[in-house]
Amino acid sequence: MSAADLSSVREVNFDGLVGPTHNYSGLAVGNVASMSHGGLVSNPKEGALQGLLKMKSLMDAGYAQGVLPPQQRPDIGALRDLGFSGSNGEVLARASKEAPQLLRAVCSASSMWTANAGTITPSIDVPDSRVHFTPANLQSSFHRYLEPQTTGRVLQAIFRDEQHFAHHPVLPATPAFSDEGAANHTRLCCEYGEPGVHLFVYGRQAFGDVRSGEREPKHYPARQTLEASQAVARQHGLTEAQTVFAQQHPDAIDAGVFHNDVIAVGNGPVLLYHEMAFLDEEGTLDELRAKMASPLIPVRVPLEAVSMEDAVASYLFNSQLLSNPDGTMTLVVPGECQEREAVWRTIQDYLLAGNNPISEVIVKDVKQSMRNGGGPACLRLRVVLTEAERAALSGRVLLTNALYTDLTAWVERHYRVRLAPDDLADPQLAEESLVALDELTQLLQIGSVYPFQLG
Ligand code: SUG
Repeated sequence: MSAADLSSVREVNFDGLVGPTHNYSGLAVGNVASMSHGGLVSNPKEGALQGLLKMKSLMDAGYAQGVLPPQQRPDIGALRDLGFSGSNGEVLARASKEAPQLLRAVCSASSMWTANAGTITPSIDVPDSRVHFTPANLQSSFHRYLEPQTTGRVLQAIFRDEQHFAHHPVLPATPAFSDEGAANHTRLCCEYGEPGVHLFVYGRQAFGDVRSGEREPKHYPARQTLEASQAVARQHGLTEAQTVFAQQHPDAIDAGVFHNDVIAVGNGPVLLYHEMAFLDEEGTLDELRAKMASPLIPVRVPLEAVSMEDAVASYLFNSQLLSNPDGTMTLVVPGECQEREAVWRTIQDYLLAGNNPISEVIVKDVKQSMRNGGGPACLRLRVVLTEAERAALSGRVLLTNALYTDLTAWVERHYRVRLAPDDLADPQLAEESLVALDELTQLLQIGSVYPFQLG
């Protein structure tokens, strides 16, 4: 790659739009926010506008920002597969009466958390010089297992140009290959255009070492397996020299850290992490240092500064760590970090005042998403792209002022301000969603991606 190409490489954050059926159903076991807010009344319009405002303010600050559409919900097709029949209204009514938990699952707007959409490897790191994509199977919960097919279609619609983009099949949707995507994957490098090292974090091992079971969480599920991470790395052509596989600390999972991105965030050479993030902290850092071509800058937050309870409640580590052209970094934290004194003090006295590149903190209100356990970093999928790759994108998905205005008006037109669990059976909600999504695909110019559009 020429020097000009190299310096044109940028990270684009593709945020998921909060869908029209955003609600609180308490669906995610091991996700403390989801479990404690189940049954609350949601405000889908506010959620979507909060997400759009975050995107807009990062675009205004000079960061490349993209957008991904939500999914078709309620997923009435999934209810039909489970034996419910009749008109759409009858299917919804029967599910609501006979299996309300299934109705709630097929209404989840969980695709907003695009950090779980898939794993992406930039072209710089791959022998065929294409960007590689694997949608995550999300098989560990039924409501998220419903996402990968549409996710794959959306990614293929946007990253369509085969000269630049390669798409892999979803891993087998079975516990041994449980995959939750980029939430457990971090690429560390010097400049974006230079080769990176890929840190894959897993919660359990499916095959092999029987004793590894002793080091697994006791209360909550480990959602990512080593075998899934290894398979994704293999699909993308990553070698041993480019990868580090580290086990997440089981005690962290039991404290509510259901993904690595709830306890660590990395970008460029910086790895910001809590001391409880990895089972073998020193071994993980040593391997990263040995494999990286440039020095690693670890920023370790000790337990005595931020307790596990504070880490999980504030989502400090689910912040976006953004690289600036002058080598400094900006941390985009959720508003909840201001509400926890120890966390806010750590940000001011330790992260900002410390000897590390983090020089600015931006606070964002994404409360509608946070109540379901999704912070700023969950809401975005990072894709490192060269200028030529950005030019090869299909659709109108890179945020501009005009697109922001259009999307905001679209939300204002179609979204409700109140959604209680009982409203999910309303056939009118399903109708409204389809009308909104049909219009959205035209607005984003991505063609037909939803089951109702494909016939
Ligand atoms: O999978 N919550 C999501 C939150 C995902 C956050 N993503 C990252 N950490 N990258 C989950 O647990 C809750 C839905 C509900 O309860 O209604 C939910 O699915």
